Amino acid sequence: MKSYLLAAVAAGALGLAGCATTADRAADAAALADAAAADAAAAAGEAAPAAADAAAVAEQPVTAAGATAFIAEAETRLATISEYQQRVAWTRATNITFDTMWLEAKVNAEVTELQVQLANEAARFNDVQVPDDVRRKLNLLRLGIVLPAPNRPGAAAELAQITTRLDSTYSTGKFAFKGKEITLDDANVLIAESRDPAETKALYEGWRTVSPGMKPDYARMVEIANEGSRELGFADTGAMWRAGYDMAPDDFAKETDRLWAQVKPFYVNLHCYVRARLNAKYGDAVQPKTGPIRADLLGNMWSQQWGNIYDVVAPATGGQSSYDLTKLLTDAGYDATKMVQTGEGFYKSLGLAPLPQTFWERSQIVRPRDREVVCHASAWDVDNLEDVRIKMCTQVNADDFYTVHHELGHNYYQRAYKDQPMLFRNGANDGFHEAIGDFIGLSALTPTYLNQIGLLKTTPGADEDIPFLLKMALDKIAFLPFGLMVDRWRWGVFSGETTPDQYNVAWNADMLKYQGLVAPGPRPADAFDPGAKYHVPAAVPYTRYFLAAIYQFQFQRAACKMEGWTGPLHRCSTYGNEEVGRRFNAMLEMGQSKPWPEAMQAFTGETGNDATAIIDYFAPLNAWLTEQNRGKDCGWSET
Ligand code: X8Z
Ligand code: ZN
Repeated sequence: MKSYLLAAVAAGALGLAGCATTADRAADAAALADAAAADAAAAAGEAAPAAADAAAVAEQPVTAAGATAFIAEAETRLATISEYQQRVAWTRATNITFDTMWLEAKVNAEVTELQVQLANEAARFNDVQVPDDVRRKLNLLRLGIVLPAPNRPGAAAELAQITTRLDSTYSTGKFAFKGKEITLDDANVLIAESRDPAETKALYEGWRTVSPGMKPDYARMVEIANEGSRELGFADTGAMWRAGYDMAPDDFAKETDRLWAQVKPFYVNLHCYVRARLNAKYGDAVQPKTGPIRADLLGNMWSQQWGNIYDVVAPATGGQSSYDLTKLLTDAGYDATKMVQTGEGFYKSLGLAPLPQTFWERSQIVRPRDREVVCHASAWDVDNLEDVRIKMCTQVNADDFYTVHHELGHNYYQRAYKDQPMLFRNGANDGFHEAIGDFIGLSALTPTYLNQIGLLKTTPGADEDIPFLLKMALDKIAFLPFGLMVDRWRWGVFSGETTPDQYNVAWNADMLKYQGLVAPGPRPADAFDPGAKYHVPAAVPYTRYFLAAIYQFQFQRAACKMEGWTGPLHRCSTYGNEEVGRRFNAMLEMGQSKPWPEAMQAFTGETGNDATAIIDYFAPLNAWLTEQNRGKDCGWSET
């Protein structure tokens, strides 16, 4: 029922008048953020009676028939308000102004109030014997809220005010670099390409100057959402997030521990190899031979994917990679639209329907020049039916080639489950939603496919297997601990184990513990580094991406088996295989109607989270890395 990625209550950012000069933008942004958020909150407060009136309609008897009638009414109401909310949210995200902010905060407060009210009413049927699908929907009403507000006047409005301000600070964030004010998209390209440690340090630290001001709001947001979560019967908001996986929250936490333990030795191997190559390039003073890696040297603002520094860590001897995807795309004259059309082409080759004409008319594919927008990529199903779109500030490079396939995966999932009842129009779990496009991307990045679509003149031979796998691992294996640590930090914050005065120290401690990384220099006392990662101010749960990193390989292994592939998994492409497409879509069509293991089984025949698929895929590289690391002192001290 929502745009994929945007949390239901994660309100937007802040608009600036187009005529503001670069120099006074930051001040304007801060002032307008306060004014707009305060105003929006007032509006949201005014809206409360309307939402309460709407929710007060027809109290159903506490019987099975009453539960069924209650669910039918809830689904109708949610469908109606969701479309309204999405149209407002889209308008705000693609044109951030005082007024669109105002509107979005108002509708978000209304939606939160309705959701909380429905979740509370659902609890009346806890002891009634009802059909399985009705029970599942009653549970989903309780689990489908990302940040619940407590049921008292003004709480939803205050929460909407805060989330609006947090998102606005992130989305309009800019900082000075070499005498010029730059945006996050500028900084992302610069940190990917720079090989000067003084520059990468300035970029890393510069982007983190946008977030210290978010800290008080963040702490208050945690308080309100926890109050709301407790009213819904959860220990805290983190426990509520962990409850969305068809198992007990504690079991889910243990399950992620189990998966991490399976893949961690491989990560440590990659870390060890990359550290040695960085040391060879930059010397002991920049990157010591032992201990953690300096986070800004990895080609990504959050060190979450390292593929951009492939050139630095490429095998010194033996096979070399004969191509660079960014260069292939630019040499072939690709523009942003061509990238999206190419992504759609892959899905069509699986027998899936073309995107509707409205997708092309209504999507935001590049950053508009004349207004502020939220650039973090997302995919939307505005009417929960046919009106699917993406919102990106696409650049022609390898990162966005992947992101385009990722976002379209969300859209194809949304379209596949559109005929489910409203409460089942979602991913089997949130990790599934993230894994769809990533699975397609695994094939779309193979040299075989790049050759098929004419980007590569010839298909490289087996001597390029290790370079290819290394490139993939720099993104996929490096991501795993990051995919875990973002919510490990948030779980600690929501449980109260990490208090506001410890926010930044705990974040950097988690970076060290999970990723084996350190910031390029001491962090200032007022730093709030978690606020510099989109999903934290935007309140988007992150464990979904960790799961997706595991699931996409389960899907890939199953698909390649289906097509009778007998070669190495990393060379397999599903491009053009309609049988795979048909069976994949059958899983997608299930939406959230069944516990996720049933969806997993429908496509893969497996019923659990299984990291052996990612391990199988990369097995030749892991053996190679072990050889390269021989005699080295791998790992780091985690505290
Ligand atoms: O946020 C995203 C997508 C939208 S759901 C662009 N991703 C995570 C991130 O950017 O941190 C995809 C990879 C992980
Ligand atoms: Zn996504």
